[in-house]
Amino acid sequence: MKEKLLKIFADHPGQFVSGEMISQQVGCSRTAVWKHIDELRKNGYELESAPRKGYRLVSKGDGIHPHEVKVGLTTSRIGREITYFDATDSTQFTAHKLAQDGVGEGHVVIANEQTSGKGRLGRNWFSRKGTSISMSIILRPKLPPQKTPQLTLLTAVAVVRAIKKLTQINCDIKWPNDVLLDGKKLVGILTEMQADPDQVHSVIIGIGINVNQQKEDFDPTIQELATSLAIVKGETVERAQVISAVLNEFEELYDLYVKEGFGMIRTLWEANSISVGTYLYARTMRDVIYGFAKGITNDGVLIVEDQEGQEHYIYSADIEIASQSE
Ligand code: BTX
Repeated sequence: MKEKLLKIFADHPGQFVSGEMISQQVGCSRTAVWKHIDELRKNGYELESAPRKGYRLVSKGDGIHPHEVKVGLTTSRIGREITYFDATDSTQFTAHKLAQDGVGEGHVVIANEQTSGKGRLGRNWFSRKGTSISMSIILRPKLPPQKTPQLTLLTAVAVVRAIKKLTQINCDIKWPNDVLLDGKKLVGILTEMQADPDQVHSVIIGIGINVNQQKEDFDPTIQELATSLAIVKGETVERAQVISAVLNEFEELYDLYVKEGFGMIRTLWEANSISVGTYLYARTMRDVIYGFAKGITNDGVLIVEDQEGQEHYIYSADIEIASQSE
């Protein structure tokens, strides 16, 4: 119903449409029209009503509209159920609760604003109201826990492909979870799970995408490190479209992964990665390893060969690309 109403307003930009015409076109009573208009208002749309003239869509507000996400979906399950917040602490928290309550695979939590966004290792993720994407996808893969890092890599590939399709912008992936544009962070991915030692119950993939921020919108601590699609493209980008595009790519790759394993994802990841075939520093919890990144294993583990020719298997680290062999 919402889609039908929005289509009518889209066909009459800036104009009043009478309640009678709407009720005829959507096939419901005028009281029902009024209720649907009220629903749209609750979803953040600004609608003007005037006696004898009807209704006019003034603005779509600064929210992300879940039905607009759904209009762009080609998926069969990812994103078919959406829990949306105008503001929440972290979509990860909600997604964990929903997963515990037993929601199905593909349920997505989206927020217009996150007040306590989580990065990895207790770090913060900033997402300003109305400008960025904060979402968490709930998955229920039949996997042993040690395989879940593969899903982080899969997500990075999905995001890069979606952004390329939608905006023609080419991003780079930095192992394991950063999507960069011009060397600055555009996207953060956080993979968490609920699991027993040998079996995963659910995986929660958190994705933060900087979409319409300008430099001054970022927290001062990250202004030099972060970028957004709007900064690079020079124009704003519809967040609902970015979300649908990411979820579409995600489902395609995830289906492939479930059917055929990690092989193809690995190839796609390596094709978009700047952390393979280069010298880098890997800062792990224990030490810093400098060496040549030879590739990733089938489990998504980064292989770095140091200057003594010894191979290191990096499971978790922050990566800094070295400008040349040092
Ligand atoms: P990370 O630990 O790799 O990155 C966190 C670091 O990135 C911060 O310490 C800061 O330096 C920088 N940073 C913080 N916010 C931004 C930003 N908006 N743009 C660029 N750089 C930034 C990355 O962790 C994982 C982030 C996942 C975020 C999603 S949003 C939806 C879901 N909910 C939630 O709470 N987290 C995830």
